[in-house]
Amino acid sequence: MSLFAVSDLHISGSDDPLMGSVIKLLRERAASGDTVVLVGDVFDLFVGNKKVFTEKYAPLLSALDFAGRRGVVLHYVEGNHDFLIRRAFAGIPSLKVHDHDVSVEISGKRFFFAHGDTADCGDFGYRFMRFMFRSWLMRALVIAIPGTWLDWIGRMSSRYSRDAKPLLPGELPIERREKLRRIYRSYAAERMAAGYDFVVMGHCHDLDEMFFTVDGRSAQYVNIGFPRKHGSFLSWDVGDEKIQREAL
Ligand SMILES: [Mn+2]
Repeated sequence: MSLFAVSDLHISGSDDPLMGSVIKLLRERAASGDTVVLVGDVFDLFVGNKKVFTEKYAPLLSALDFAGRRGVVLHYVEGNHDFLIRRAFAGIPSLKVHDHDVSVEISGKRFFFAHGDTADCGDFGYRFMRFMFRSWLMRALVIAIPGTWLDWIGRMSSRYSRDAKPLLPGELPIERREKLRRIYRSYAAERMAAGYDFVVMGHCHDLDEMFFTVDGRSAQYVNIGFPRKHGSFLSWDVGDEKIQREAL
């Protein structure tokens, strides 16, 4: 029984090579009884249940469906680029969508997966925006607005936002990177104190990991990083002491 995790691929369309990489992982690595966790921002934009997105990303959706039919357990933790997606994935019965985090237990080991966008609990501006984006008002808007408009808004905003060329932690001033790491690591340590052996996040695109000793047991925090630059995903097998990074 293996576990695999990917996030922050920001897949832009069916011609994006990262889409092929995830499909390959689902087809060639994930076997019956294995678990695959998508930890958010898998797509550059996927909001609501819109044809424009389900068609654009159809090859990955059908690879997920096929993996589920073969007995792979699938979890999708929403990110800040892919949310309100539960209905869009409702046709894949073995895939569960989670709006913030998911806990997985395999052979007595407890895993906690969250996208990571709420790790900074002092960022009230972002928390408010996240709340608004998932509110009933936003749900109603997403249903009312044609998908092609949403797609256009998404493409425009990623053209103008930092996200199109995200600043990587390696490029951040050192004190900002250290602050970011402190925030994510302490969030992870809190989850470990609550009993988790492994805490996995993404979002900040920081290829980070750290081992903690909590109540006499060892626990590991891993940040998936930014696959477009770091080219990796996570894997773990029953009996493994630690989560590994593998080339995507
Ligand atoms: Mn994110």
